[in-house]
Amino acid sequence: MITLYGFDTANTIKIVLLLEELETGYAIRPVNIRQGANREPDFLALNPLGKIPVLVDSGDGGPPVTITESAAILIYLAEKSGGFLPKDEPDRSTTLQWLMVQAASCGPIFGQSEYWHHLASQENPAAIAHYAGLSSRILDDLDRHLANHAFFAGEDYTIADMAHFGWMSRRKKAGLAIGGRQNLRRWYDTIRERPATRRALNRVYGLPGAGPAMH
Ligand SMILES: N[C@@H](CCC(=O)N[C@@H](CS)C(=O)NCC(=O)O)C(=O)O
Repeated sequence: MITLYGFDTANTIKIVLLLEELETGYAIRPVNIRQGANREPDFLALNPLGKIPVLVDSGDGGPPVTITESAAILIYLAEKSGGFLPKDEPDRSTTLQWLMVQAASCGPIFGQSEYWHHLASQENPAAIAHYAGLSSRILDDLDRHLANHAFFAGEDYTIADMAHFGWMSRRKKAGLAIGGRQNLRRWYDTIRERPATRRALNRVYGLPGAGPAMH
């Protein structure tokens, strides 16, 4: 049995996209980070960093597995299921590369952009401009890459795309727009129209306490 601890956040959405594609049974335990549920002792026992998502796989007879970090969770589920992460090189490394680009480069910058746009207690125009500039450059770079590739790692939809889609679907939170970036728009719309994506977004935004859908 798979249990995902998450909420209506970019990093949770990534995992639900994959779980819905796999059509595997799973439960979501909502962790309302806006009310501090991620700092409760029970949750800190699962993730000492107090961050969602966390996946618990009760093991199907084997030892239970508890994983944090959305990229690690995506790799775990892809390897377990045999889907959405190519087995052969160079496609496997290309997929992991674009997964890490999202986790290490895009996600943290978009997160800072969201903070300075919406969450900071004092307005700081220099910080807003700084992160808007960095975010815009990232979006331009992704758009240019997608000019020659249907998906991030080539012609197939992989966990790298799911990782990027999570934040892209909540881009307005960070004050970001796809704008005239046509390759990014084509990629985004293609994924948004997948039946599994629709199911995933309905599920996430249907969680008790979730905010309005943003995609
Ligand atoms: N690198 C982590 C980031 C996780 C993360 O920042 N989660 C946010 C929500 S998307 C969170 O739990 N924030 C609450 C907090 O940090 O207090 C991942 O990819 O899973």
